[in-house]
Amino acid sequence: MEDLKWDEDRLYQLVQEKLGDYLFLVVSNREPYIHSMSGKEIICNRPVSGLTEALDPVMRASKGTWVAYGSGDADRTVVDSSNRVVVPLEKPEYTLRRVWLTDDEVAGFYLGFSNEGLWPLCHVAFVSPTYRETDWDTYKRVNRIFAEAVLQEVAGRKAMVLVQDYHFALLSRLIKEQRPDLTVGQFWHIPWPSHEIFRTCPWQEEILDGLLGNDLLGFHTQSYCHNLLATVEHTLKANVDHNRSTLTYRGKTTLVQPFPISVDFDRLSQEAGNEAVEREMESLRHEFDLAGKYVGVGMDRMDYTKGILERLQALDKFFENFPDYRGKVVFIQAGMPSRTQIDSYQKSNERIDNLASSINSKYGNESWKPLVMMTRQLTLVTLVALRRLANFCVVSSVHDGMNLVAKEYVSSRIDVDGVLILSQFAGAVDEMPDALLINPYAITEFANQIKKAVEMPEMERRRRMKTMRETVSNHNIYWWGASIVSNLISIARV
Ligand code: GDG
Repeated sequence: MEDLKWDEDRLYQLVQEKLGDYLFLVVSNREPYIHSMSGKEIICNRPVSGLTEALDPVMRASKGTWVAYGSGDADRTVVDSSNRVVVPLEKPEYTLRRVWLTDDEVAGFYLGFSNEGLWPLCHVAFVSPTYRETDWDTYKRVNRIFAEAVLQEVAGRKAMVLVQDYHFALLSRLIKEQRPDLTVGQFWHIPWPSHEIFRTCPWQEEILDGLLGNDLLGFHTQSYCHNLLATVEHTLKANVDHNRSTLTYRGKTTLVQPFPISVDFDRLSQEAGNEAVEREMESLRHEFDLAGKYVGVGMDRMDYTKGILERLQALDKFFENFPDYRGKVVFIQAGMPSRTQIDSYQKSNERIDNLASSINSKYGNESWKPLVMMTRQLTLVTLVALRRLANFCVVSSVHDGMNLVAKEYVSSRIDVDGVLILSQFAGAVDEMPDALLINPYAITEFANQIKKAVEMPEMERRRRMKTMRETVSNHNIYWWGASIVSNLISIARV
């Protein structure tokens, strides 16, 4: 897998050559294309996500089927009587099979058990999981609804199914019960915690039983794989082979492997050089009075796991301990609002807003605002311009499966400059030891690292950035997709 660099074409070829007559099927909660009404027109949007980028060539080459929840307000209008639509409409490549959920189902399955139960359970962020029995019942029901849709799509064919994420812990088992001959893999995009934490979940055995319905189970890092093996060892009567990283349970074996997700390095590098980005940089410099200042950025989905509060505490400490930098450093925090219906998110956002105001009133003056909060959905051009403007980028997750912001920052730095400050609790740290590492809870040390980033000599910045860019360029999103698909193909062919 390491010899030649992976790109979209090579991944496409791999699938064309090796898939044979297997149907390739992906299942995720979020759909790769969303149809919605814009006035009287139907428009089709593709959500910006690494996952759709990686799986798109696989889907195109395999002419497969993607099963997902139809969330757009025009989604029903464009499907046929079997709830299918060929996408993209203008150049049909593969089938999108939409699954419909009621508002109650979305509340219990998505917001409830997935995001108030499993999300805090798997992230050690000290937010207690909420285990509502009604949410769990809905989660089980929705997993069954998706299993039915998958089985209908497969019909009498041979197939490989790739399930995405923690929304579907029970799905693979449900599929295998009906069709043990299918090859089923799942990628879990968030961390897997230690056994001591996981056992707080009242339904731990059912969840593990569901996951062991998979032939292949992928996580971002080796340590999440170890945690899963240990959790199973403590919970189920399964045969655990740590050397081979396999689990044998109820007569079948699951291979557990790390597949560190990534970004489309070449595309991001190319976009970073666009004229529109240069213009946007100029306009941001002007708007926030950045000329001659050191600029730091943070860019996250507004989630308590991302350590935004801790980041602002460190910034507060930085201006307190190093007053010479007052007036010279501006930090821009971009944040896409997320899961705002959930109480823990509202509370976290409120604390962040309060601290942001307090930093600006404590240190700011008429000619200098230390902290700029851009907490709204930003365009791609603005995001790229922010990455390019930033002398340093801060990723301070208190826990994070991987964290793509770190890899995006590095990919956009076509000038091979800039400093990445990275939490040791983000999965990305395994591949990026050349970042300045922090413990987001150690506020004084974190503030010292901000100072180190600002003062780092150019040669050192370039040396570190060059190594990180090489890593992300080789371990790009197509390499991730190819690794998973190759594994699934070898399992299916045994
Ligand atoms: C999960 C895991 C894992 C940020 N602000 C804006 C915006 N963003 C984009 C970033 C990045 C994405 O959102 C966030 O990706 P992350 O990887 O940081 O995190 P999660 O959403 O939590 O994703 C994570 C990932 O799955 C993949 O497996 O890495 O660990 O938690 O792409 O650039 N995008 C837009 N406006 C913004 O303001 N459009």
